[in-house]
Amino acid sequence: MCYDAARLIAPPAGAGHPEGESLRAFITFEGIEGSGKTTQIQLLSERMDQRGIDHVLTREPGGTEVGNEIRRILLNPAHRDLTPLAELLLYQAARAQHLARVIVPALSEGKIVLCDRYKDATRAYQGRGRDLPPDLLERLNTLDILALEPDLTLLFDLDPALALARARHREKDRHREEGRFEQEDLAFHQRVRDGYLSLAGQHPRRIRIVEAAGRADEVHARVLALMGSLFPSLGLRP
Ligand code: ATM
Repeated sequence: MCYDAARLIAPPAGAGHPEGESLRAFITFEGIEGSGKTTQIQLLSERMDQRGIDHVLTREPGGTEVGNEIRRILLNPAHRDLTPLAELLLYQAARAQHLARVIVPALSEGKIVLCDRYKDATRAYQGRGRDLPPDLLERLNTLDILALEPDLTLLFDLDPALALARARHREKDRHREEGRFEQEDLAFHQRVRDGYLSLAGQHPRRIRIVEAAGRADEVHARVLALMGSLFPSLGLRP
């Protein structure tokens, strides 16, 4: 279960990528609520479909039947009394199922996996947001299949006040039930953002910051430019 991120992120000069051929890579999208990462992962997936690039689009919490059941518990605003440790273990349970049933099988078949949130969300939300000790999180992160780290992470960075306004507007528009995290105050989301930015500082090669302000098509162009420079053989260009 060891994926060679260096090879994937910097393919040998001149490496070709015939249309339709696969390139194994585990790519995660992260950011605070309202940063636009879900729109961006969908736009990238559509562009990959157009180019015939074999990939799987998935998300956390979720991605499996069991994961979606756990997601309902985690996002239900009625569960105000969920403890930070119980919350952490539910995210990890959903992840263990997701890794075993979706992510690792797809990577083993040589596919690209695009995942909307993954372990950095746990570090930022449960670690910084809920203030759980980092060594507890990292101990869980060494358990068997949970040890898998992404090859590349795109971090969509946006001012939390702006991002929250976007997220709340979206919830109202879609009459969605979800919202346990949207009820948190601005200080919580600021801590989560700080958590993400300090992770990016610790892993500058794996985590690339994408400026998330602006229209969706402008941010999409930034994503394509970055993907084009990291994976030239995929032929993705703005
Ligand atoms: P989405 O917003 O990407 O659907 O994720 C649902 C929530 O789950 C999100 N809430 N907000 N804001 C962040 C939260 N989350 C964690 O707290 N820890 C995790 O490990 C993951 C994957 C998500």
